[in-house]
Amino acid sequence: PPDMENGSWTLDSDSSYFHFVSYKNQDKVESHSFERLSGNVAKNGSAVLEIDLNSVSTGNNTRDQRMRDMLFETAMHGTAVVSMDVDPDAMAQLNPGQRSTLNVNAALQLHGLETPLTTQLFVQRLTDTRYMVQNVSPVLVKASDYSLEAGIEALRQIAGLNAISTTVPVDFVLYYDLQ
Ligand code: OTP
Repeated sequence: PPDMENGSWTLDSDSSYFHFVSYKNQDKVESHSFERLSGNVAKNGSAVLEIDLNSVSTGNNTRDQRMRDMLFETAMHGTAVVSMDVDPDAMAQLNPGQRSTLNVNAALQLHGLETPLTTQLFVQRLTDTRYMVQNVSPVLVKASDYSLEAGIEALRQIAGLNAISTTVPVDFVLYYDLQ
């Protein structure tokens, strides 16, 4: 079967999913998404995922716009970028149908700040040319790591809420096609 030596992988953004969860007051839990993703994995295994923060989708246009303006400040910081290195040989060794769990060290750039991130990813080769990558357990983003606490406080105030949680679980399913 073709392996990564033949070329790079490109994210199939139409098929991929990226979700996050918010908690407000005591027990109001809501699931949201980012609709526009892009990404690729180069021949040498260098992987980048870009999340368009303007594509935040919470099912409420007012809330979406407030999150762009008051939280992410997308005019200045429009994209969250995740980068990491993948072992190209390990990926190439998977046969269609086989899967593997990877311990990864990634870097997340968000709101002008970059921090390291350690997590586990589940990778499955679906066909000769298609892979699926998902989180094993929810990845927790702490607002304070990215200077996002003031923005969450501003959202809390303008919506008249008692509380909004500042730790945010995210989960995702990413599909990649070998070029
Ligand atoms: O009045 P009312 O009650 O109605 O009020 P409202 O509800 O209207 O208003 C109040 C507003 C609320 C309640 C919403 C508040 C929202 C929040 C608090 C959420 C804020 C969100 C935050 C802080 C973070 C959002 C997440 C991101 C920007 C993305 C982070 C990305 C991560 C963690 C990605 C991790 C991915 C990794 C490690 C892997 C990536 C994969 C690769 C690079 C590819 C690998 C490839 C191979 C082949 C292995």
